[in-house]
Amino acid sequence: ENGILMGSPTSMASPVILSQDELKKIAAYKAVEYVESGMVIGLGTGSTAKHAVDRIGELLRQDLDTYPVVDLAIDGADEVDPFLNLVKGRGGSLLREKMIESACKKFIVIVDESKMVKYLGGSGLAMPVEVIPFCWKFSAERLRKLFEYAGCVAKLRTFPENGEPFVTDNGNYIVDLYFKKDIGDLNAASDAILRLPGIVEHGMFLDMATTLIVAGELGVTIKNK
Ligand code: ABF
Repeated sequence: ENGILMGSPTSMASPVILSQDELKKIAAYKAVEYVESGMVIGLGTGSTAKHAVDRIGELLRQDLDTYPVVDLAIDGADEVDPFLNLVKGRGGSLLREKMIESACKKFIVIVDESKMVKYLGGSGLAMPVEVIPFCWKFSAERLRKLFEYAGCVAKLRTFPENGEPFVTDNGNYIVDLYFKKDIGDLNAASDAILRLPGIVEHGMFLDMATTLIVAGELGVTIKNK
């Protein structure tokens, strides 16, 4: 199902260099080809998903209370491992997205190739955890301790301009975890995080994506679970 959109490496024409945003748009537009009339669609956030939202145009964002089963969700991600596990939430949204995307029959992830990693946390960038503001330092320290074996550093997400905490759409804070090593068993890590009181949700989306669309300089790759 792989389709090459741009010139192949053997082509005589000089390759077209696309910006990261153009690659995101290509992945998003490809995902919208899965949308059929009458489907209930879950729409995510972020610069990649925004292209899908724009493309879908008039479709309304429906409420899980009304439609407990979503046919299809399309969303971006911050990291994708070879098994289609994801890190999400660097843009600040993870809880609502996880609620919708765990309730859908098909979940298409759209990324540019920079998001592909060997293991989650492998980009060296943040693994977000949403925590309630009450005693957040205590929660951050417990999270750090949990992953001490992987050299974890836990930082409250703040606005650089004034140092104020970033507040999620649910009124919570985000503690960003940074790892020096692979954290290993992701399901065990997920369970351990969620067992801590004060933790609302984490940004690992495990075994949820059904299709991955990656746009790279050499074309679009589609991987199904
Ligand atoms: C949302 O947008 C978040 O879960 C994720 O952090 C982010 C990805 O954004 P982008 O597509 O802009 O890289 O899906």
